[in-house]
Amino acid sequence: MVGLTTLEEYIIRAQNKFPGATGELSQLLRDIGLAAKIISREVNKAGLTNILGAEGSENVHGESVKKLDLFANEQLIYALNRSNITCMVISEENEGVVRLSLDAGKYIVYMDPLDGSSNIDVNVSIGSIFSVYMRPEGIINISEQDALQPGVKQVAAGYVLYGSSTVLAYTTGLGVRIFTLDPSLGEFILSHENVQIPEYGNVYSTDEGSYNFWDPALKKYVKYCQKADEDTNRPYKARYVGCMAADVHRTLIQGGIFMYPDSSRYPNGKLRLMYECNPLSFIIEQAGGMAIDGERRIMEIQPKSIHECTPVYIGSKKNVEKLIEFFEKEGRHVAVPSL
Ligand code: P6P
Repeated sequence: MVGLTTLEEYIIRAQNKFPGATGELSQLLRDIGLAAKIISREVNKAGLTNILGAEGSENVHGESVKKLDLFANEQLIYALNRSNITCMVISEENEGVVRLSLDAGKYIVYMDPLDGSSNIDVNVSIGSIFSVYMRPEGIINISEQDALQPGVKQVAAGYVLYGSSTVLAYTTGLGVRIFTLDPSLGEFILSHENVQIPEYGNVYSTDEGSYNFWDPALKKYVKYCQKADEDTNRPYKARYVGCMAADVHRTLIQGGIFMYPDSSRYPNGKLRLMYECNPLSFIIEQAGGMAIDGERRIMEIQPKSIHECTPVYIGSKKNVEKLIEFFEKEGRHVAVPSL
């Protein structure tokens, strides 16, 4: 197929540009790509098997676990275990760390195997999110503490979105590329190279049902989004899928802002720092956007626990900067270094 570049070809070509590369990160990305194809196949036939419905158990956050969550978790852990290059996996579906090849594995992988799983039974987009760190130098007996690294130390991150088509987006710090799965070939095909998020967008995305729990600054910002003004293309459109990977993917392509704020209901926010906010912040920053927690850059947060939550405001630079103006007016200082 002239002009078609598969994920495998692209990863190998990218690796060949770095003579010193060992190929291990490339192998890890290929393993995730394989797991994504297997998960996509199950997601796309979930309605036809008995895989729908709650499996009955709950994850660490007390959320009911759907059978597809467990399937995705197993497939990703199995894929990462095959290549003997990952020493530890931290998953939303596992309370503790999952130890893999402790002697050889040079990578630590965080993941949300099926993000937005409440959408499964109503056929709305769901996703898988991953974030890759290096095992600290010289550490033999790796522990959970060694995995508590800030997002700026990620060596790779990405997501798979199981929507109208299945797409896989990733970055290794050299820009963002997106691949679309061609089910007839069983291959992810390069569809967007060096993705740049629009500098400004007229879409805001948040759960407005929680308006009464919000901070005054956010209430005023959302009212600003809703106010008509031709020069700034307002009122904005409101879009909210209930799956962070889907809402951030739309924001990456169309521009705008996604917000899951701190509130009286979730004082530390609801979304998870290590396997939702950090990886998606890496993607958005690599595409020229911004991601903050309301006080600082998301990727500069020093994590204290592997499942900790954070508020998140992420998207086009100009949209996040406008929100920061509203925070500052209400006395909430935001320290955001120029990126
Ligand atoms: P709510 C999915 O459970 C998730 O972790 C994110 O993917 C999504 O953005 C958010 O929670 C949805 O939360 O409170 O609107 O259901």
